[in-house]
Amino acid sequence: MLNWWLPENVSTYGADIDGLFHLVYWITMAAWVLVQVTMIAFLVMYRNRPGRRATYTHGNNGLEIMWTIIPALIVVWLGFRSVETWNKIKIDLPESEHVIEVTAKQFNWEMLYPGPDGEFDTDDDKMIENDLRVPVNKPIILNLKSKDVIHSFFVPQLRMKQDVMPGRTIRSWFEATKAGTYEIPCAELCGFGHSGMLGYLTVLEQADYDAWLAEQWPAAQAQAPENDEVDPEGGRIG
Ligand SMILES: [Cu+2]
Repeated sequence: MLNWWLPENVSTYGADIDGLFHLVYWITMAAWVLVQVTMIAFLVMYRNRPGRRATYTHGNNGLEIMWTIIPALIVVWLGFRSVETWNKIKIDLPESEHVIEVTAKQFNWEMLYPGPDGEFDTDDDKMIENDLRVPVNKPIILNLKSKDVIHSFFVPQLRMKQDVMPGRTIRSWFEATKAGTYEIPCAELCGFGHSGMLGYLTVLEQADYDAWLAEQWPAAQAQAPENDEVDPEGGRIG
């Protein structure tokens, strides 16, 4: 019912995040309705009438304790309620053959692909600025790094947001469920050019992804004749 409020979800774990958002919205809405109804009722009940004198009151300790403790318990409950989702997204990373190193710097995202050998620090590594390409329906692991200050890798449609710290490598993951191009804004105020720090995630169907790989690493394709599933018309992408 509240789905119109959030951007399209194209992530395998997006529904878990949206569920938590919606839960908070419903609780907030219930509190808002309760406060508004009470306020309007009191406005009518205690309006000025002839012969009625104002009275002074210090408040009601019992009520104040109640409306402090109940919201506090709700917040604690929400914390426990989100543990499972947090573990799924941040702790229990899936196995993946697609690992990409993403290095943030003022003010770009450097996407480092390991190349056909799947290993970093080898000759076929390739860095492409602001252009992250992945196959659809495959878990993707990102090793997030920063060269300078704190940035934040954010893809709203993936419900993925992860701060990027200088001096640390933070492993993160997602699995996109729909081909398309999505923005990767930096979500941490990181300096003068922060608002222009924007990359793009392009999620490709497997055949299109293979064609893109063949275009980026043509030598590897020539050396690997067993890889004959590559679309011969590849190259139209990008
Ligand atoms: Cu930034």
